[in-house]
Amino acid sequence: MASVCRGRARSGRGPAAVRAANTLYDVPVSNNGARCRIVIYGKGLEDQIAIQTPSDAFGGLKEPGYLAVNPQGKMPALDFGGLCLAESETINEFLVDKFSDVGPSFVAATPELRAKSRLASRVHDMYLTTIQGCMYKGAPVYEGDGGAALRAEHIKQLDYQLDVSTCSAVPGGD
Ligand SMILES: N[C@@H](CCC(=O)N[C@@H](CS)C(=O)NCC(=O)O)C(=O)O
Repeated sequence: MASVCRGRARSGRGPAAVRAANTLYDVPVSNNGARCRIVIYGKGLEDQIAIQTPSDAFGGLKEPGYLAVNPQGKMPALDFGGLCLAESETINEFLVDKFSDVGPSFVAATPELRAKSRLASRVHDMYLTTIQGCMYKGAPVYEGDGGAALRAEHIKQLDYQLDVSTCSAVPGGD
């Protein structure tokens, strides 16, 4: 998802004047956001990309100002000089491309390693994030009859998918 940020000229809750030209909207506990922060910190881009919480900047994820940046109302989102990007992998691909000459490349050295890197990312998006709530969510699916058993099953799955994402569940994987 890429667009010119519709909310950029609006003030949101936070004063627009203090918003940097390039901002990653994220909170520290977000695993999706952490992927982007790793690239920002690894490349030393902190002086070029500010990191702000959606709450501080807009009053929350579902506020109109933030929805204009990311219509999904999720974190992370990047406003890069008016270009709005959502989805952590898409944001990272942009950062790695845009700042290819700054710091570590974050691109694996061979086609085989790049394939493994993409696989880890895909497994995270498709199979880990969909059940990660079993680690901290109370409701609704983990309540009532069968709730505890489902949580136990998802925790087992989570463990398995972590192995899959690092290829250690695959014979011959490393
Ligand atoms: N596929 C998205 C997932 C984004 C996502 O689900 N973010 C979570 C935080 S880790 C979020 O914003 N949750 C709040 C909500 O859905 O209301 C990505 O890779 O960025």
